[in-house]
Amino acid sequence: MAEKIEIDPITRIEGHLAVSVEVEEGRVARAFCKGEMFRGFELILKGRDPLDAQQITQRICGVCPVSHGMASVLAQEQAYGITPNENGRLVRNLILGANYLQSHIIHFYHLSAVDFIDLEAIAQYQGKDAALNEFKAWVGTQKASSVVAPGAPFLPRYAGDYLDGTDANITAIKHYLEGLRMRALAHQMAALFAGKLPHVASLVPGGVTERVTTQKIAAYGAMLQELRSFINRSYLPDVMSVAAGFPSYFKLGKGCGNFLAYGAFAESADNSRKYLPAGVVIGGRLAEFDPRQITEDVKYSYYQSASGLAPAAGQTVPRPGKPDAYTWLKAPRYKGMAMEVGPLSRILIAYLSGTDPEVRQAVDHGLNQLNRSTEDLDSAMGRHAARAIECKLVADQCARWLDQLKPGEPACVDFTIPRSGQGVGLCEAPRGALGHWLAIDDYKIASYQCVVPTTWNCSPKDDQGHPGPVEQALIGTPIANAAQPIEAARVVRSFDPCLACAVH
Ligand code: NFE
Ligand code: MG
Repeated sequence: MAEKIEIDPITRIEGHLAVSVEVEEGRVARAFCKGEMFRGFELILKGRDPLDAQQITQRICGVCPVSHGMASVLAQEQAYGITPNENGRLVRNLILGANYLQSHIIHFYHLSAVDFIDLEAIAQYQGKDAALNEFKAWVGTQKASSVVAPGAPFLPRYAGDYLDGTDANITAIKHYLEGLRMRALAHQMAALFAGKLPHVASLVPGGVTERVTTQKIAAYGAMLQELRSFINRSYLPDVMSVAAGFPSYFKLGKGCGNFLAYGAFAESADNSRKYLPAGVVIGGRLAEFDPRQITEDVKYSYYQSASGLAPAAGQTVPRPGKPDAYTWLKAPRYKGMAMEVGPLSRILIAYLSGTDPEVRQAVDHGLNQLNRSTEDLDSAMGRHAARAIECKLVADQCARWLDQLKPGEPACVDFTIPRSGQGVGLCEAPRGALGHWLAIDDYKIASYQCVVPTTWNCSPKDDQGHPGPVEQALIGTPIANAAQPIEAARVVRSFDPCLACAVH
């Protein structure tokens, strides 16, 4: 008999995700990812000035607003027939790059590492580090004032096999605390060119409205140096220790086996060359990405619109309570197949494309240290490793883009909005492939459709009944104790889901 486990909500992710799994003989036999709210951004955008889109779509999410703004200006640029100038392109890379750094750092330390490190080890700390002592005192007060038993204040949190050794845990806690500051630093660094963060003020079709000055370049450079040092000295080694401490997670959480990236970080004005290349991997083979192959199914989603539509013809007609439906996410498919998106997909595609020797070197180096092969990357722990490697690579590239800026020269070009037109903005958010499809009629937005990274990863079954990537990753996962399904939570968190984005 199948035993049903409801994890609702999955904590320490962005937004509200519920996961139901049915366990047979100790393993997940069926899994259902459920996005339980409707937001309606695609409907809000209809009838508005196209220029509102890069501001409104950024409100889809406070973690990856930069990517929504980017996708929006890219779609508009196609519709207006313009491309950004050099400074505009580079500044956008620098803002997006900084956003990757903050997103990857928060995901590892503050959302996921808590699955592996034992924050309660702080009670054993006897040293003189001020931040650790402050944290220890805070935990003490929380425990004293808490009516909930052991585990507080880190609840809800499953009992599990946490990292061994007080010293290892204390070091990780130290970096957990430093990570909070690093995340703020990445925001401040981006804000130099973004005007503000989380929601960027400076992004416009044609570039950015912030001026490029030597002062800003120097300030960004100083903060970037501190972040690169943290990534090299703490983030990468901590991911390595967690990976070494939990080898079984290289065998758990294998996804759908298909990977998709639209590519990001423009290396040419027309965005045809990108630092992280576009591509698909199907059945282990790298192939060219063709945007015409994207459709969205809605058989199991609370929408009454037609199934299998391409995003340019997409519709959003909500139908709460629809029979058989179990989520507000649509089910994006590529050539009818579920595709995993995110750092693992990007790194794998960049690695297999072989265009950048530094990517190959970074991945080979990481895998050698862990005594692993590229096949092991398709796993819960592989996703953490790929994300950390990507974080280092992007931080390194930010230094290069910063060097290429031309102080005093313009960072945007002029444009006029046509009476009618259309455009597609394809980029990469920290969590994966992000697309905005825009149509303009009578100078207003006639249609706006977003297909978002977590919509791909946490999608429900498609019309053929094939589960989405996270659902597939859960199937087969052993659950030792149905009352403490930490294995399922670790698998889901490895994808870094954002349900706020996914339902948009
Ligand atoms: Ni709300 Fe997002 C990223 C986008 S994920 S975090 O990264 O787009 O679906
Ligand atoms: Mg959508």
